[in-house]
Amino acid sequence: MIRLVGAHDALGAKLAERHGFEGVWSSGFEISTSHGVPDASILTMSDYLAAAQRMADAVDIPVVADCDTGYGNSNNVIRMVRQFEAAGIAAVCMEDKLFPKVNSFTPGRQELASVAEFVGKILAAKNAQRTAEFTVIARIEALIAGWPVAEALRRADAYVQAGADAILVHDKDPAGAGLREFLARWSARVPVVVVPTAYPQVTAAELESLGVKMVIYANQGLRAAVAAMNDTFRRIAADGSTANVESAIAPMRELFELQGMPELERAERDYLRVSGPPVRAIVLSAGDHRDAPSMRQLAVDIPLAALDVNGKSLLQRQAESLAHAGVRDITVVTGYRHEAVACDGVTVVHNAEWATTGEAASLMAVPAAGGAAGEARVLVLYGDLMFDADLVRTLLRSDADVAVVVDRGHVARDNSDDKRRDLVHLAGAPAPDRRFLRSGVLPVVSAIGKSIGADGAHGEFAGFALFSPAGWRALLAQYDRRRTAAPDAPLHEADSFARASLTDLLQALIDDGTSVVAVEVTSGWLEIHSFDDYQRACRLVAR
Ligand code: SPV
Ligand code: MG
Repeated sequence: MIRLVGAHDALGAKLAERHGFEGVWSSGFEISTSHGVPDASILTMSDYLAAAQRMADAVDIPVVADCDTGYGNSNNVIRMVRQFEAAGIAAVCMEDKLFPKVNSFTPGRQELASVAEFVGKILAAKNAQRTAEFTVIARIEALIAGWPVAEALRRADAYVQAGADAILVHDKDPAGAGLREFLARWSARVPVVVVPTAYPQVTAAELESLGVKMVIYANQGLRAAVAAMNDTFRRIAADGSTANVESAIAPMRELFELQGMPELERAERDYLRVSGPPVRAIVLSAGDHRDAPSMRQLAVDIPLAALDVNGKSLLQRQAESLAHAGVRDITVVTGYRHEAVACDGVTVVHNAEWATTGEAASLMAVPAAGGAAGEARVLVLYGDLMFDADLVRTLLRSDADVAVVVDRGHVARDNSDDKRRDLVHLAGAPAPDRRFLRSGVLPVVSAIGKSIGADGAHGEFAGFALFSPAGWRALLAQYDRRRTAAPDAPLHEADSFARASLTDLLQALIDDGTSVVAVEVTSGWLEIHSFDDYQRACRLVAR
């Protein structure tokens, strides 16, 4: 005997599959209820078909569609079978009542079709199907309509003779007495299907021993959902908060799984390509973090790139996020304890002068990055970041020559971390705490660096800068010109040219008239500057 549960949408079908049921019953009662209308032929064939198809699309187990009376006469049945079969439905079930029908548990209104009429519908259905596997189940409503078992037996014989592949004997008796008598007296030439809504005490084992081949638990899922939603809504309305329902409701994570987010992410990794020129990422990871007091214990033997964040190195996590955003050409510039850095698919370049030079020099240590301009865009990012692929995708959508990611959400935080923050001032932006509309134009950065006071800043530099091929050439030209003209002069916040940081170089570009625009975000990244940051990062990826 196989077991089915009723559903009305893809979600219910997926839960049925998850719990090991062999099939899904596309329930007319559930579908009607979910539309807020009676189960009385109010919805049309198209409504039921759409619901059944959504279920069939969502699962790998068969869907058996409750097709009421066939939605009309034998002409309607022909089209119905063609449509349901083409939609990937494994079987249809038709009941021998008059159209329009009412649900079998509506008392006193159960009118049966004549045997002749229903036999005609079965013949029409069997002749209309195109594949041998498609199954037609004939549902006998004689016991529901108050007829004796003899009438159910007479109909069963006629329907089997007409070609029904299985018969469903529906019974409203609280003990299933009529069904039991039917099973005892019938010759069992085709499988018998039952729906024990009215006689819930019966067990699967008992039904199996009586010779039943398929049991359908037709509507318990929807009834459970209604009871649970009633409880939850009642509670929220009474409490004025959702705090007390949280432990009883499914976590968001489970819903993401049911949606198929893991499959979507896998598919993105395999297929999603970011349009436009190729992107080359350069991760700046040469510095050491021994000067940050809270990080000293963690980062004394290894550079941050090699730091383990819940089982994966920081660099590996960066490479995965970049790959999710379609960036696979990744170079990391190492310095301190460079031998500890290794990551599949990431090119490692060593800045041997790391102890006496800054980020600008690390950038120039990358072969080809310093020489031939190439046609790739260059994405420069700090090595102490954890970030979502979405943030990178957002940045890659910019077609500016130079774009930096600016977090507008964190300006208000104090500036007293182990390491001070790189803040950003935007040209023409209103006061930082004011809302405003951008009209689609990216704001221009007028100042970037640690020396901008938090009070005047519009946002925090998140550590990502994207250069178009032309933007990258401008950066290289800027570097070369300054190095040639005044190799010993300080650059912006750096006391010497050699120690210039990425933001020093960006400020030099801005000062020389190159437009640097801000791609604004409010979340999606985290820097690891302190032990607190590290703990937060581990907690976030553990979830
Ligand atoms: C349905 O689920 O729509 C059925 C079964 O037809 S029952 O409601 O029990 O009649
Ligand atoms: Mg029904």
